[in-house]
Amino acid sequence: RSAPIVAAVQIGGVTLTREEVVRQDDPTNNVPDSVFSKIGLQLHRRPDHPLGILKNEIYSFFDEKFPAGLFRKFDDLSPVVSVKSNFDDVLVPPDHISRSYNDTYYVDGNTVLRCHTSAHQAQMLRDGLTHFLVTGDVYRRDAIDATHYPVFHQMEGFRVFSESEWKDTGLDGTDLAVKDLKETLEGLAKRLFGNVEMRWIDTYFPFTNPSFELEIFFKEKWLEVLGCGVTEQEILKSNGQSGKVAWAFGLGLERLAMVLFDIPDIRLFWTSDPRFTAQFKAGQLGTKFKPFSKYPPCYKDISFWITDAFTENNLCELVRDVAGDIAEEVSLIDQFTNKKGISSHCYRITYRSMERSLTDEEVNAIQDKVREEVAKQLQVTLR
Ligand code: FA5
Ligand code: MG
Repeated sequence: RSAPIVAAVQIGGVTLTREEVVRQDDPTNNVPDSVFSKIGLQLHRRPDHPLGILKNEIYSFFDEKFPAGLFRKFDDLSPVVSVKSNFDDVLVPPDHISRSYNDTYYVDGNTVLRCHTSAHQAQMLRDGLTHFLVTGDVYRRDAIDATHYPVFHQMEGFRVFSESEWKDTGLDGTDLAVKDLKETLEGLAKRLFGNVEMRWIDTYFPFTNPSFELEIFFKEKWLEVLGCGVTEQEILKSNGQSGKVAWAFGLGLERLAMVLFDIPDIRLFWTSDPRFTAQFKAGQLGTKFKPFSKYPPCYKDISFWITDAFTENNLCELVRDVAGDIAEEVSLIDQFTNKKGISSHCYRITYRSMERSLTDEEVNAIQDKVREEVAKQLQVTLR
């Protein structure tokens, strides 16, 4: 395995050991070493890293729009959370797809790597907090390409209105929250992007109603940057804030940073190559990344007969676990079903390092290992 074996990581003064989080012989655990090794890195806490620069800029926006310090900031909460916090507390239904082993990393049957920063809402409310920003690394099993990585970063914002703030406005509580939420987030988008075109899309989240997504028009495309809405009463009631009105949002830091800093590939956030890291400085939002020349890609195809148990996420994870960050993309390039009703898939794997040229020998050895593990782990028949 090319993923480095990390023995333990520190978060918020707590040590998480590999034994606790990666248990390859436990069927209720699906966390690979490649993911565990990312947990302690906390890119969002590095002031010279694009994600840290962006986080601090958003902090400044909130400290200027609202009384400084009113929004309490948390960026060091452990990503290992209970299933209850990640899903039940925010009203995610028991049969929701996001709960599946195919979409979420489970440490055991009751514990996950958070898949969103909303996992911390309920505890914050129980602690009596009414204005907070929670930033952290979040984990999702997903495809492999330039904009998807199994670890990314979110910032959660939450505001509870006190009764005196809305009882005299003559507005319905929900209308007031929607108005304030939209005004706040439009102000944030202007602060980050200048005068961009924006639009609000109605959507659904289990924890808010109504719910919206904010999109901005950037480089000829509409880009979804965040989800938000008015918090469900049940969440407030269950966590000691009955009768209040609140809004919440969750935004993706990589999505914003890729646009603001012209970063073309999500893997770059993780590189320690100084040709990347030296280009960014604390407090300098929007420095445009000057790409260093890309090393050549190497393509390898793999074909196999699948069974019902096969999922693309499982394949992507296996490739990522064997090849590490040199796996740039996995894409389905051909599929057909034979007369007996058995389907064949052909995937093209793009290998490319951001740091050096790969040799044929090394890529062939990795591809052989991928083939071996695919046959062993995915219940498919290689062709
Ligand atoms: C959520 O995660 C909700 N918890 C957000 C929320 C919070 C809604 C509070 C309402 C109230 P979603 O899965 O859409 O929603 O992700 C939120 C944002 O994270 C997205 O808008 C996007 O900017 C970012 N994001 C989502 N998936 C990815 C991904 N695979 N890679 C990078 N960024 C992503
Ligand atoms: Mg979304």
